[in-house]
Amino acid sequence: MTQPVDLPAWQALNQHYQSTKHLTLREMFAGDGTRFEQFQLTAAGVFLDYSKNHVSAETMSLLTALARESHVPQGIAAMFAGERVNPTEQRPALHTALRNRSGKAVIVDGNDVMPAINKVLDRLAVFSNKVRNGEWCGYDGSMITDVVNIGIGGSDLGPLMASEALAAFAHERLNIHFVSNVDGSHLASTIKNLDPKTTLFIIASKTFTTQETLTNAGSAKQWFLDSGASEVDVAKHFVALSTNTERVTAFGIDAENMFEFWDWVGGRYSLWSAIGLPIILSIGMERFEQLLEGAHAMDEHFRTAPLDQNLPVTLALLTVWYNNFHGAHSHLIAPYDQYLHRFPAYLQQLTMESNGKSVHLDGSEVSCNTGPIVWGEPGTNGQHAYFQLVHQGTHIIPTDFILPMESLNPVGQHHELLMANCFAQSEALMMGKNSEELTLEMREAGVTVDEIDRLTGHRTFAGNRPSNTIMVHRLDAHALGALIALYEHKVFVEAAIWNINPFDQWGVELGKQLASAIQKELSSAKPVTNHDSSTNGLINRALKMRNLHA
Ligand code: G6Q
Repeated sequence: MTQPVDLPAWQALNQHYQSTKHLTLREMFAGDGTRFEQFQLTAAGVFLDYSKNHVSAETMSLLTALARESHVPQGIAAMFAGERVNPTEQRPALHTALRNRSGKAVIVDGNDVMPAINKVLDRLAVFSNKVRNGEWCGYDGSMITDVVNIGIGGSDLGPLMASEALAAFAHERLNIHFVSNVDGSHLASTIKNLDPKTTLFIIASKTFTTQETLTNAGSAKQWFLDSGASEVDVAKHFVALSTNTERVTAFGIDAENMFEFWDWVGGRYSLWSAIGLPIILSIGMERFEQLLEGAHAMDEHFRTAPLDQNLPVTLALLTVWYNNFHGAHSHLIAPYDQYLHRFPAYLQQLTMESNGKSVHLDGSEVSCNTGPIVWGEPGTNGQHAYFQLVHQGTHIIPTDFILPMESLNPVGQHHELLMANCFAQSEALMMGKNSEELTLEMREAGVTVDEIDRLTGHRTFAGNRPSNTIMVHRLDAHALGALIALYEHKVFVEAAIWNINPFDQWGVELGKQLASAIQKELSSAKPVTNHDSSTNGLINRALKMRNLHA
């Protein structure tokens, strides 16, 4: 196998980096007044300005050549066609089929998967309509007021992020809650003020074997039964989202109350499937379909646009450029929209679980860095916290600013202020503030010469820090769908260039195995000796602190 670093375009990019690394963004903008027009793209209602990056037309053309040499177009075609693009689990990755609004068939193993997808969507529509309009009642005839989704990882982060993002469109009566952590405090604090008679639990687990989810689900059921309800009442208050009918029925949820999805839906790509039920309950089926349509519009763009006009491909190439040539290790997501407050956390899983890999598809060790660390918080809050390091720290942190043009809650001048902050940050990160500008500014403010000398080093900003600005008209379901699909495909393209599998997660599986072994030892009467000395010591210390042995 040719290593990515041995590809001609990779080598050309190495040379290109060496010969252009001295150029600053300031100089690039000063030398070319058309950068904004040159380095922008629009697709599916999403606008991207990528002019504030360390790229020229030549850089972009070399990066596009890298995508071509990495067979990105073939990879895109294979994913959409339902080929087994997840070779370690021998599965296709067909989240695109879940939002396929084209009416065309998607064939897996000789069968069209669309009728099954549409059938589940129809069932979800019927069920959610009943809950929303009050026809589906609790066991004593009261309307449902609270919905608790119990799930973790992909069965939590996607629906949680999207429900929060679209909270402006939420049903008035239904409060949607999410319990993921096996820490009993999460469940206890969530159900503390709920009424079992008006609460609907959604148990969301692809495998229905995940310890945290089953433990929370078991305790929720116990709470429900302890309140005076009987086993037959469970049917009105517990539904399941899963691929595993056997386990769901063994837990005590009727198959009638299970909404199915399939093993070719990866956990972190599953919000478009039955896992989206909390979103549907909150915003209604019609709006959920707009979410699917937004994603489908981005899918169509991704599938058909030439590489150099392709939004997800462009974002991925920029990440590769910084990650593998400029030595950046992290990527900041800064949504200037409070409704997107869980978007960075969602993208963290999407990106880090997908591309946190150290071997190529053929199992050989990688010889280049793969996925960067993804993190963030909404603006403007971030400005009053970690932006200091982004401006003046020693790390280069490429940043995605995400900004809707219209507020869903227009209040006074709030939105103008939010927008102004967003634009000002990307400008300041790029331009910085040099000592001449600073001196002038301080002189005008009446600062003494001695003070200016003393403070100049501290108050200088090198600038030259890259960012993208992504804008949508307003954060509605269509825009959110397009934004999520944009990042899903970005991650896919990065993986294709690094030649890694973005669709497995053996690290997550490891965590699932390790905890079960230690859990048994936590009720041991004798000191535990079968681990390394630190782990033995921690377990034995815990046993002692809990008075389980001396
Ligand atoms: C996602 C991962 C992981 C998974 C959770 C929950 O891609 O596979 O985050 O979603 O471990 O798994 P279950 O849905 O099977 O409970």
